[in-house]
Amino acid sequence: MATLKVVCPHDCPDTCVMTVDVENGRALAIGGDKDHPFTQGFLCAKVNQYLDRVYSPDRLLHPLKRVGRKGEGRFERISWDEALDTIAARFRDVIARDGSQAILPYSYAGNMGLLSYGSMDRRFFQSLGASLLDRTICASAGAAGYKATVGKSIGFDAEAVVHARFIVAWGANIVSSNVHLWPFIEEARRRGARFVVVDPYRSRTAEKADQHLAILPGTDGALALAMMHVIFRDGLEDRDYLERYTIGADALRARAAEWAPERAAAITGLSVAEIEAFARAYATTQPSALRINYGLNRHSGAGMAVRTIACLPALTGAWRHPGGGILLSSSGTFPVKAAVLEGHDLIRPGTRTLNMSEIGRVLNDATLAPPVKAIFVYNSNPVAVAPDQESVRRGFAREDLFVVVHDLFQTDTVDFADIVLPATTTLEHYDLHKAYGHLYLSLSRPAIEPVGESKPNTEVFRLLAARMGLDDPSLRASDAELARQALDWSSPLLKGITFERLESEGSLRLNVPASWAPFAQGGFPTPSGKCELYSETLLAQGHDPVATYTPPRENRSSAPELAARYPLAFISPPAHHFLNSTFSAQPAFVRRESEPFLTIHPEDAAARGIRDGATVRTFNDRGSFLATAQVSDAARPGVVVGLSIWWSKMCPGGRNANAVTSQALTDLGAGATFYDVLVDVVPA
Ligand SMILES: Nc1nc2c(c(=O)[nH]1)N[C@H]1C(S)=C(S)[C@@H](COP(=O)(O)OP(=O)(O)OC[C@H]3O[C@@H](n4cnc5c(=O)[nH]c(N)nc54)[C@H](O)[C@@H]3O)O[C@H]1N2
Ligand SMILES: Nc1nc2c(c(=O)[nH]1)N[C@H]1C(S)=C(S)[C@@H](COP(=O)(O)OP(=O)(O)OC[C@H]3O[C@@H](n4cnc5c(=O)[nH]c(N)nc54)[C@H](O)[C@@H]3O)O[C@H]1N2
Ligand code: SF4
Ligand SMILES: [Mo]
Repeated sequence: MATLKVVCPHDCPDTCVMTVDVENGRALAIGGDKDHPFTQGFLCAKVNQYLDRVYSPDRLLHPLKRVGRKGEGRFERISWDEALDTIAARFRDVIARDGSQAILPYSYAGNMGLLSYGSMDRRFFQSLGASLLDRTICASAGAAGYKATVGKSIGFDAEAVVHARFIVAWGANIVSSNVHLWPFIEEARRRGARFVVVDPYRSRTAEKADQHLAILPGTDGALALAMMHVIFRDGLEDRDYLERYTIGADALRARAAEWAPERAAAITGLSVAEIEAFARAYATTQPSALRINYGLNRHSGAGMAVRTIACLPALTGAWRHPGGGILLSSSGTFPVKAAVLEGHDLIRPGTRTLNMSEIGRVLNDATLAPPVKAIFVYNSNPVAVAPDQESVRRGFAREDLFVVVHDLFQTDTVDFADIVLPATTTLEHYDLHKAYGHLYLSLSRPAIEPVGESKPNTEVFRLLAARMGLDDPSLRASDAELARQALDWSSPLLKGITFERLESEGSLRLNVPASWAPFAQGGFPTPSGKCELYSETLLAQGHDPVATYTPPRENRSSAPELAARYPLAFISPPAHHFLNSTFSAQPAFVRRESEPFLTIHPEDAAARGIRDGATVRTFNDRGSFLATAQVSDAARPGVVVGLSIWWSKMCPGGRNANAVTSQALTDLGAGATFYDVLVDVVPA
């Protein structure tokens, strides 16, 4: 028996290294790597049972072609040759009639490996001249807001959080979505740190906090401005840090003066006393660490909210200390050569870009020139996860749209496919991984042969490129060649790290000091080299150059008429045992999550005659879905919560939470606004 190490590829900040015991070509057991400083010997509740996924009787094992109606999910087995020939012939046909931009790739982070996420696929579609896809469904708003203030997705060193004395999980459900950070926070708490959660919902993480601030959705920017008000008013700012390492402190001081806690209290639903005490504790207890996460990222004003919150550590000088500062994502620390890996030189000038968060609109827009006539989906399940589900379903159901889906299971999206291709798990393919919650670079090599006739993403696009007669040499690169091309080996961050060392040691920490404090002495990767409390870049893009508050699109003050009809704010954050819609059909996890729930505060339930356990319909003008009412003060008054993402076909009525979400986009980054939604709820 051999014990091999592979990397968890799922969309999660932890990027764990797992050990796999293999005998006679079959994986027998799986665990977290005990030697890995961040994985620390354990996996999450989901991936602990990964072999059930690898060897699931429900796995797609062969290519399929549709025999039923679109959406019906009836298929017949075909060979890889027939599948590839059909795709090549249909693509040629679409190009001849409507031009190459009538083809659209659609992918996200079902697999976060650098190769599987974006390498040969991009080279292939760009060589073809297909439309480009703006991948905005998760992180683009926060990334843009963070960039405006800090310059790049670089934050405090997650392992150094043990040194923090005041830790805030802000729009972050760490226990469910970043569980390997939790032991570091527990260690900090053993050493005396205070832990506060800012979240409209009493999440699993909020349950464990010293204090829970149940803020109204999408109002975090107002809270941050009031914190700044208190900090400047009471002289708690770190003047030396502001002078040396920031620009625009005076402009920010003037802006903060407009944000007395009374004003923010009326917006956020928090009390003046809560805001005052939180601001003072945050400023006076150093090192302080703000773990902000994607709960902040799904509202119309998300970009500006993250930009605003990201100013706070510069005001207090928290960046000076290991474990101090703010962390949204560590992905910008890794010296990845995306332009080379993705073959940006192959992009034809003038190629249009379509936004994945508007896929419903894109597929239904007859005025698009050319309209989308073929879509190739991989690493994603848009029929379940994309906003405004009725619109998305209508788009995918078009008879004249040729749909290819590459996945491991028969998802909601697969049901709409003309051709289905089977994909491999991380045990079966090669990849290189950065991380977005820590600083380790990891190489993953196959532990077993592909199950059935499944193939990795890179292989599928290499084969298709050959089928279509595309001859750019970069389309023939092997996985190992792609991995070598992926990184800037001359970067100081990779000093001492070679490809050969990665191959033999598996996972290596970037070349940064232990307990790294990235901006202790400034050095921000912004245009000015300083933390930009005033941003010329934002100004040039037509935004307020100084931190401000952008309200949600759908709430009582922004849309009073809509709020009169749909008075409840709806959020649908991840369920503990699901990962987006991955694992949402794995029987053990479905049992643990039981059924789709709608959590509603007792006052809101009573006003609607809703009893605990009753079936309820949540609805607005876009659509509706059914769920079982869970009457509980875990949801604050005025906010209802539907933990997600269930496959639609497993929900009563065949629709999930995205039946009511909107295709409106965020202020910065053109991201999706999943948590900026008004609804009402009635007994069904
Ligand atoms: N209502 C609501 N909607 C949301 C969210 C929410 O909080 N609420 N969250 C949003 C967020 S943050 C995100 S990131 C998106 C995520 O949305 P998606 O990126 O679509 O993520 P998943 O739903 O997990 O689907 C990933 C699919 O990729 C497949 N896959 C895994 N590995 C591979 C591989 O190697 N090759 C191929 N070809 N396929 C593979 C999986 O089996 C799975 O079906 O959803 C968004 N939608
Ligand atoms: N188990 C599990 N882990 C996951 C995922 C999963 O689906 N399941 N998904 C992965 C992916 S793709 C992502 S992007 C991340 C997502 O995980 P996180 O980054 O933690 O983001 P969410 O879970 O969407 O939201 C976190 C918390 O923010 C709260 N929230 C919602 N709106 C607001 C608001 O306006 N303000 C504040 N302060 N809080 C708000 C939600 O109630 C939730 O408890 O996790 C990754 N890890
Ligand atoms: S999903 Fe996240 S926590 Fe779970 S094994 Fe993968 S990387 Fe680790
Ligand atoms: Mo995400």
